[in-house]
Amino acid sequence: MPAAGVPARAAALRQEIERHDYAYYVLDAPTIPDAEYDRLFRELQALEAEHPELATPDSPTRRVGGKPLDGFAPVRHAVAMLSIRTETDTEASGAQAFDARVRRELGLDESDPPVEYAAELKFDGLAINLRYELGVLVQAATRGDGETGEDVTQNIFTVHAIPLRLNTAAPPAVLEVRGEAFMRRDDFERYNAKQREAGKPTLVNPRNGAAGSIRQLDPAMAAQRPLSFFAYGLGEVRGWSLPPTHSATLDALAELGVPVCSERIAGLGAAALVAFHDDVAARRDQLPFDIDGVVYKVNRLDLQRELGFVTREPRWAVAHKFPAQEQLTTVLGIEVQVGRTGALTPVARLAPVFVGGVTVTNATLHNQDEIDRKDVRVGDTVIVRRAGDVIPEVVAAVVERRPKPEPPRFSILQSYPLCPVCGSHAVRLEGEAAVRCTGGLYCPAQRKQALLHFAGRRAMDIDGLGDKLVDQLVERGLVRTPADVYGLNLETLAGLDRMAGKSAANLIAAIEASKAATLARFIFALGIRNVGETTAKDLAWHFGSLDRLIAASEADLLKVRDIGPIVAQSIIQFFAEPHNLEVVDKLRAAGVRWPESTGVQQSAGILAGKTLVLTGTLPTLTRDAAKEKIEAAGGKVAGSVSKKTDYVVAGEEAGSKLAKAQELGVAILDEAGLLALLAADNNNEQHVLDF
Ligand code: D41
Repeated sequence: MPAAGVPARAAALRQEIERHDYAYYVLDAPTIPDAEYDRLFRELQALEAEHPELATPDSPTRRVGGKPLDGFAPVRHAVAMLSIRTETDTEASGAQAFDARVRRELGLDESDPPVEYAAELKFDGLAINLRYELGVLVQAATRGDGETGEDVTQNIFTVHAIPLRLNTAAPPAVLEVRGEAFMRRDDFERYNAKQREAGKPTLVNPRNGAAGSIRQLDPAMAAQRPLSFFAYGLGEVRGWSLPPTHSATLDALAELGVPVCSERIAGLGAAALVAFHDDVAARRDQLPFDIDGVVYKVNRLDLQRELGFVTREPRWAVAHKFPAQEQLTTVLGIEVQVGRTGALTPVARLAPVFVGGVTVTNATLHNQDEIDRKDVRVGDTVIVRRAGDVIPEVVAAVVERRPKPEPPRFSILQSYPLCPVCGSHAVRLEGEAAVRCTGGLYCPAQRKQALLHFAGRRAMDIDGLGDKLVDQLVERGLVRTPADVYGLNLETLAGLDRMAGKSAANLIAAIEASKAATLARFIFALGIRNVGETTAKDLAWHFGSLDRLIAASEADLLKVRDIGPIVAQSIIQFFAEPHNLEVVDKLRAAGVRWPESTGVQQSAGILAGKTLVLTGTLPTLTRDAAKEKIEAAGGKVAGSVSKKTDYVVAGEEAGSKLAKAQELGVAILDEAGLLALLAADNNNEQHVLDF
């Protein structure tokens, strides 16, 4: 026997949870924080576990999903679930044709008043019949063939938007509610994000999400996939007086707590339908869920009865399908497009397909990770989506239709080791989604971006070289790289739009003035990926000269404060690209200059200012490794011995250089001697010249 007050507490909890569910899922107006809701829910679960006799068939605890099923039992519908005549919506005249048919069937002529219609959305999900007996949800079934569906009660219990009990003190003996279960776009996105994070499979689209969730044999799994529901009609009804119209029926259902979409109208004649159609078509992509069209219905139930149905389709209703936003097609090839920032975006070339109202021949694949995730290959059959003005996208590959033998996986870097626009190397930096062209200063695809950045106030500060002018200069072929800016003359500039005499002269002066730069500004102006203003200053301070920066190894770069492997790689790749070096040389040749210093590495370290010569084979160090160590300690490695040489490091089979050193009296070290010297280096950074 439960303690006194326990049954009352359980009842109170159920009522409160139901109220919150209704507010949250039907009204879309949450009333309490999630954590508080969870607390109430767990309290009720605990009470019911302790006192199983208190659990009711309509308790919200049933929503967590029961035991896995072996299959779905067939359900014979008490009243057949009709289908709906569906017409593809090529022009707005569909509503007129429907109205004309209805009027003819009803025997109306021009002198009769217009017919009243209801218009609603055509939700893109799965048709479901909900059976309430004495107000309690006892069974949910799919439509199936209209006569017999499948029992999906356990899964439908997990749909919080569907009330387990009708909100009325005097429930009808039987009330069957028909409607569509579907997944909202935000729920779809959230679910997929969660799945991706957990490395689990994602849903292709909300429709598949809804169908898959309802046909899930494990209700606990179904509970993870958030569905919604909107009612659009009735099945068997006993002990309830039917309202006179379809729209009043939906209003009555809403009163009972059943979710009904508010995007619907009742109005007179074809004109009302056309207005609704056009309004919805224009707002289709802003709706929180996918629809595949609109539905028109004769509003009065008595007229519906009079019209009846032919071959399972009511004469009083018609669906007008919008152009599908998803279609199947095949991938003819995968190419890349180079964007303003140098990102190589993979694009699928498709067999032409009519989708979302236009013929689509290309669709974006976003980046390599997306290609991997969707595993799209050349030759695949794919689902393409085009919603509104959004660029078409490949949603998924239909793996079952993949050609045999299987085409290989697609790798951007393997297919495009070089930028298809400028031929510079393509790379993918660690931690970045995009494959990028490294020819930032040179690549035509990045020209405008590179020039604007170069001329920016914090870079070379060329006042007057803005958007519009850069567009003109690039489009007329006057400027290809930032170096070309320094070859512009007054005459050329004066010939451009908005370049009256004075502004052309001002620009020439600004270009001239920008030649007297600082190293930091110049480095920043190059637009090296991941090198912002602060990093540019650090690099200038550390290396002191552009040539030392260009020659820096990754190890050298990692010694600069705040520079990690990603920035270091960006810098290495930038200067490894001959196209970029060419532009840098041209800029210097054009007279761009800055004061240089010795930087930190020449002044610090035990070998600061010293010149060493390597000869022979060292026992453990390679030549490059020895050189790197010497340079890291501030020393310079020269090729031949002279009076200026401070040390000769000699290994096995040292030849004439060793003899020369002995002749000149230059100090001679072996590898151990060099390493001892380096070990004494405390490597304190010091700087001689500040700027
Ligand atoms: O939104 C829908 N998908 C929808 C489907 C709707 N708004 N109304 C519908 N009305 C009917 C009738 C006229 C038969 C009551 C329907 C469907 N039927 C329907 N959906 C799938 C099969 C039939």
